[in-house]
Amino acid sequence: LANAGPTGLKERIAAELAAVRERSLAYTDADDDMLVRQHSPLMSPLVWDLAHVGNYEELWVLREVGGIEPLRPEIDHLYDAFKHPRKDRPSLPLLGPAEARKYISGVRGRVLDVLDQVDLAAPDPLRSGGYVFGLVLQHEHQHDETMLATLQLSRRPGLVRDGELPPGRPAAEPEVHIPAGVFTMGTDTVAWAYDNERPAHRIYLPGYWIDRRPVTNVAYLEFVEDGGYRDPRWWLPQGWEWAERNGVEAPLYWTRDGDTWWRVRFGREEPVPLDEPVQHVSWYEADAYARWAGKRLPTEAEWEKACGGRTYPWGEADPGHLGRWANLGHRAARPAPAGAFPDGASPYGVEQLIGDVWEWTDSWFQPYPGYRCFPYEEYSKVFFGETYRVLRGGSWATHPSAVRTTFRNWDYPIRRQIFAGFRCARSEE
Ligand code: AVJ
Ligand code: FE
Repeated sequence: LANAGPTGLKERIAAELAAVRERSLAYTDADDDMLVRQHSPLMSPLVWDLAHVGNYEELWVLREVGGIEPLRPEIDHLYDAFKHPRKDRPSLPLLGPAEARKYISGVRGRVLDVLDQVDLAAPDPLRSGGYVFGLVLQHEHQHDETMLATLQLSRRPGLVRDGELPPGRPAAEPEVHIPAGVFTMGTDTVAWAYDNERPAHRIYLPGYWIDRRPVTNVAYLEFVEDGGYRDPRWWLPQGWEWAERNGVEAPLYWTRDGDTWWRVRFGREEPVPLDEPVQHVSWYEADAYARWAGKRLPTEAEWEKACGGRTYPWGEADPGHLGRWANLGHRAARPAPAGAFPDGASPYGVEQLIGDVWEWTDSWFQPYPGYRCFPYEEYSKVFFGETYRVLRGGSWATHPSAVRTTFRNWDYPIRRQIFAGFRCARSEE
């Protein structure tokens, strides 16, 4: 979609806008208590996310591009993520669920008028190629994934649909060798890429090994059963301190019952599926596991090089909703078993890079050389530094239009409610 030519671009944007809104409304198709309640101090009430995506759409499409006067200027501050931290949002005078739905649908009606009028071939970078629509589409899908994390934290069953996934395959060689050499990191050409994915730049990497697949629950269980959480040798000091203070001894949502490990998934308990990629681990846990395994986390450059220099590991074809290449877009409510997507492998043979679980990397979220902020500082720029670790590849909950091999996500190294796992790497001897 992002690379579609001008013909039909407006129709495709309109269809994508309708689809993302259908998704947001499905995740908020619940009683008012469910929507206004704070399920965790880490998250906003669901009704905040709902109105926030509409407010963002109003700011960028209606005001910036359409030149339309603010519809409800008095509510802007409520939905500015920098004005009020998540834990304070429930006590704000937010729009109620019915009002929020009405507000965002009013915005959307006008957005479709702007789409109808706008010249997508204009040189202005917000209009060109429909960039501003890519911005709001990806933004809403990102918040939809955040809403899923909130729903998972709520531990209430019922709202989140599940679906079928292909079976796993036994592993061939567990690691893939990537030879030394220069590759191109980032992009200048992917139409809807964010500022932090640009510019494309050449990087030399020495040879390294990277896991063919994400680390599975059965592999992670070995670390747990081997006393990995009780041995400071494997942990960075800050990670050790964090795990001790919070009593962390397994991934979030896991509990032990005798010899069996169970997990809660969207309010239902089930045995931990052994061949599924581990999720709900912090960066510190991923880092400790890697050290225990005699490996390390890949840098984001190593992760991206393993994708083989394409928009997706399998090539340029859009993953679509029910593609055979990756587990994306909430086709199911969990990662697919290891080996489920042989056709999605990169030219090097690395599998499941896109979809299933976000993958922690060793890298801090920093700008690329030649970075230029666009269209606003609060998307990426204010987060650069040594505070956030980069995650790559998207999860089962990530929509296809909001992920690609150059896409960069980031979070605090203690975060576990996101749908994150990891794979390991090691340097050539
Ligand atoms: C890119 C996922 C870190 O959700 O916090 C949403 C994206 N920016 N609204 C987030 C974002 C503004 C951001 N992440
Ligand atoms: Fe946002």
